[in-house]
Amino acid sequence: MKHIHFFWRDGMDHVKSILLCAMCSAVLLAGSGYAQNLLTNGDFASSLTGWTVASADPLAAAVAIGNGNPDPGLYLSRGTNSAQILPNGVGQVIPVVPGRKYQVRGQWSGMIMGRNSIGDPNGTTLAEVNVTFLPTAGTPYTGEGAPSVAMQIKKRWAYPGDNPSYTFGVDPATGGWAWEPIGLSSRTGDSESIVAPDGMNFMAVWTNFACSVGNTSTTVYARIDDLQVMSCQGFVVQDLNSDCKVNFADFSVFANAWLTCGRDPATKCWN
Ligand SMILES: [Ca+2]
Ligand SMILES: [Ca+2]
Repeated sequence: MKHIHFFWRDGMDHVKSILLCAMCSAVLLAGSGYAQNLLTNGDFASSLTGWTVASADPLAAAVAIGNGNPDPGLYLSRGTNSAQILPNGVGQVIPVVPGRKYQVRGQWSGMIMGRNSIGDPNGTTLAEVNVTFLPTAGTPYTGEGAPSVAMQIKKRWAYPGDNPSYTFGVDPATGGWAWEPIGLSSRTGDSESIVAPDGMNFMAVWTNFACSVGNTSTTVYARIDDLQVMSCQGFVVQDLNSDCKVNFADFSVFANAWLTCGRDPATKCWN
């Protein structure tokens, strides 16, 4: 049970807190959480229900339920060398309205530093979350005839000496990254503002995990969870948790930061 505390000053630097009331906590809980998620089972609580598994690579690519944030979550991995064959992951197609704006969010973590006999580390491993708009629900979103990717979020392992921007926050020493919002790695397009084009009535959200240049002695993987597509036509600054509505959940964010002060020196905070 999350409690909300109000803080106020008592003298120059003394802060006290009180528990406001159990009823307010109940209201806050009721007002928290995600905006309507247009995806089915984006938190993978129902295993892979709603998702189409596409693990097309014949060489040990795998899609499974693994550790999530919280469990369970989508687990994509591969353990042996192969050429990239799209896709390796899961996808879901949802109806959209041309001209409307959409946001794609989620969390991921992983380890994408491959190893093989050529060198250690080696390999070019990448993890992606892609959005492709489709004219019909049956239009393929990968392969020949597929429309181009409209928005791509990507993590890629880079050889030492490669452009460091390729790695997008991947630790060069370990190949890993801890749970973080997928939008931090937006590569093509803006994951917070994706507009469905004219004639495109469906959106495919699909993941891909590939390794193109050798990976024979370790398992590389990406964990993906909390995938969400929402359609917000405009955010206001008071929407502190960015769920496209202003309510007690935003008030909670504000109250939890009450009397936070970062002034330097700290003696300037309350004078
Ligand atoms: Ca989950
Ligand atoms: Ca809000």
